[in-house]
Amino acid sequence: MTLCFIFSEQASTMFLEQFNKGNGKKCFFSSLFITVVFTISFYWYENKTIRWRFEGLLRCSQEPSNVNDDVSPLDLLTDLAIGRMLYDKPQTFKPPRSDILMITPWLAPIIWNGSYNSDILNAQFHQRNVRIGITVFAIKKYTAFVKTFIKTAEQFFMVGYKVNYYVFTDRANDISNFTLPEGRQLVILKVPSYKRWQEVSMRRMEMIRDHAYQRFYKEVDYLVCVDVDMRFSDSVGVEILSDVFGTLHPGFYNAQRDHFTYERRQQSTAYIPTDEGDFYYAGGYFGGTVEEVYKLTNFCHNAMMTDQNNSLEAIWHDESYLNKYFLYHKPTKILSPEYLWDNGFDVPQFLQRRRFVAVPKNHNAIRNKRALQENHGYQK
Ligand code: 5GW
Ligand code: MN
Repeated sequence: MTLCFIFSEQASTMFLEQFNKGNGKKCFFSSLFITVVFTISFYWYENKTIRWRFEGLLRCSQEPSNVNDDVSPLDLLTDLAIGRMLYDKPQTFKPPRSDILMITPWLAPIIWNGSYNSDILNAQFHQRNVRIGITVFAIKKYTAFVKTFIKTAEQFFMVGYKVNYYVFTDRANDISNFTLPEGRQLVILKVPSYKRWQEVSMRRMEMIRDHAYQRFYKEVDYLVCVDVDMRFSDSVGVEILSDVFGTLHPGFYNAQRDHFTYERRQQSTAYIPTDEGDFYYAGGYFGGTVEEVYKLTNFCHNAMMTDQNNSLEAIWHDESYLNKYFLYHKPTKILSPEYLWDNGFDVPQFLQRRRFVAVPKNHNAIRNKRALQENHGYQK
């Protein structure tokens, strides 16, 4: 292209010389020549660029190839700028919160109220046009929780984004119809119900894994996997999204390592020794990209199956396997207990918001029989 310009510059000098000499015919032909050469070079250059882009695209969807190494996928980059925004400058020596831990030793942010700016995050995530899937299980009597769950989610969960509610159930007829705004939809997924409640809870890993493999990857970018016996009571937005995230359990955010209710039997695949562990993550709230959630659920399900073959079941079921996964595959973001709270606990000072809280349940009526000794070691 530069050559082309140099060439036309020389030509125009020539043109001016001829013009000054009063040589009209020569002048006409040389200007015609300049125009033709310029046009041809311009289109040649443009087409070459387009062809490069096209090859780049093809290459992404095909096997890696060694030919044409002068073509880079970076040729496909597009600019995603968020534009002018007005907000207070972040202050190097004045963190927005000093009463809580905002970052892990592996530099994953812990999400608390006041630690982020929703306007900036929304500007970024809207540009990416993200689609979010939220999975819940409503097996047997737990179908009773779906209505409140979805109604409150419509008020507070990812407002303004594309959201798919994936409701796994054995009683599709018990799920009422919802009129949802454009871009948000309810997807009922029929699944078997297991007899033991422990298995109902644990098999969630397998079912999320299988559906991630079969369909979620086509429909959404991120998955948020939560308990259904919950209600949203304050905003939950894109600040939670990251490659793979877990949530601090509301009963253990301040507990000592050796007080975490990890699986402590060495024979179990979920075993964690007392001198290891970062946090105690809740089984009822994790997520990430479809790919990362696939890896997580696949790990947990396989670990459970290994234990089952050895007649073992980890102390807190899926939660124990999740904690084992997160010990050696560190989450890239952690949600504070604002995102998973139980009003059975006193509300501590640092808890500025309660965004997603457990719906009190009559344990005997809703669960049939859950043995009394099986509590999480804290009072509900
Ligand atoms: C039933 C009896 C005892 C424990 C769990 C169940 C149960 C759980 C069930 O019958 N049906 C069902 O769909 N679940 C799913 O597992 C729900 O999505 C529920 O939110 C999740 C975890 O069970 P939770 O909420 O009873 O467990 P906690 O520890 O939050 O009380
Ligand atoms: Mn629950």
